[in-house]
Amino acid sequence: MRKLNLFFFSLLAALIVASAASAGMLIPNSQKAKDNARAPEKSPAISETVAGEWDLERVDFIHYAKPNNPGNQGNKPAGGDTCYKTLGVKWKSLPVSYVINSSNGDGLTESFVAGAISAAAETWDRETSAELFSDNYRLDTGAVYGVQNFENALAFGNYPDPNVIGVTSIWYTRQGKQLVEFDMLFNDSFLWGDATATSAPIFMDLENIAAHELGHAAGLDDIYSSNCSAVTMYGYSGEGEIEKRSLEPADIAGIQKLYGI
Ligand SMILES: [Ca+2]
Ligand SMILES: [Ca+2]
Ligand SMILES: [Zn+2]
Repeated sequence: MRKLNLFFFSLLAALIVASAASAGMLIPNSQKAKDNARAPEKSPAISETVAGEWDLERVDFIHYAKPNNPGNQGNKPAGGDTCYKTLGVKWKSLPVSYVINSSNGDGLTESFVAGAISAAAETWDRETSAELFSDNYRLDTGAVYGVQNFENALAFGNYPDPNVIGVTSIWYTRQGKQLVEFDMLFNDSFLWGDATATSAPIFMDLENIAAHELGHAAGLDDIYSSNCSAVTMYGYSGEGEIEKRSLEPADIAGIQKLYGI
């Protein structure tokens, strides 16, 4: 009898461990978006691969253009705490350094590209006392997107779907859920620049998109509720939009939940 009880206890314990493990798995909003069949409008986690001995998982966040429904200044929720979602993974080794490949097809100078990206990184950094993104980024025209090499690279390039604005790939340890790398791609199918340079919605604003993508790099998920369309982590953008350059209270609540006030 005692032995039998022990058996059932072990079985129960195993079940609890198993369900806890699956509950702890990283399922980004974007993947749920895929599941509810509204892809490709929403950003699905396209690939989840195992990087062998490193025991890393990869998730890609795909940012789609939706010109009729980009970030919208009008939709600012009263409470700042519901329009964010953490991924369940975070950096434990700070600060996060990165390397920018400024080569682009739009004639943007290296100083413009680096200025826009680092401004977006510091926008997140200002809201947490942790030194999250390093001030000392590197410039390297040899840096490539999408290679798991423990180098956090941001680069322009061609993505097969021209409606995709940008992609951020993250790698994290399956055990410990520790972010160890991100890479970011800005799709050359758009005309990149400074959207404030002209009143016409011509440019895809680099700082705007970089701010959103760096939110993924830090451990935040996409938000698709139209009530939350002012937040930096809102999942759609369009030409001329700069709403994501500035963080909303919900974005700030998210980054502070991860890295402290
Ligand atoms: Ca890399
Ligand atoms: Ca904003
Ligand atoms: Zn996103």
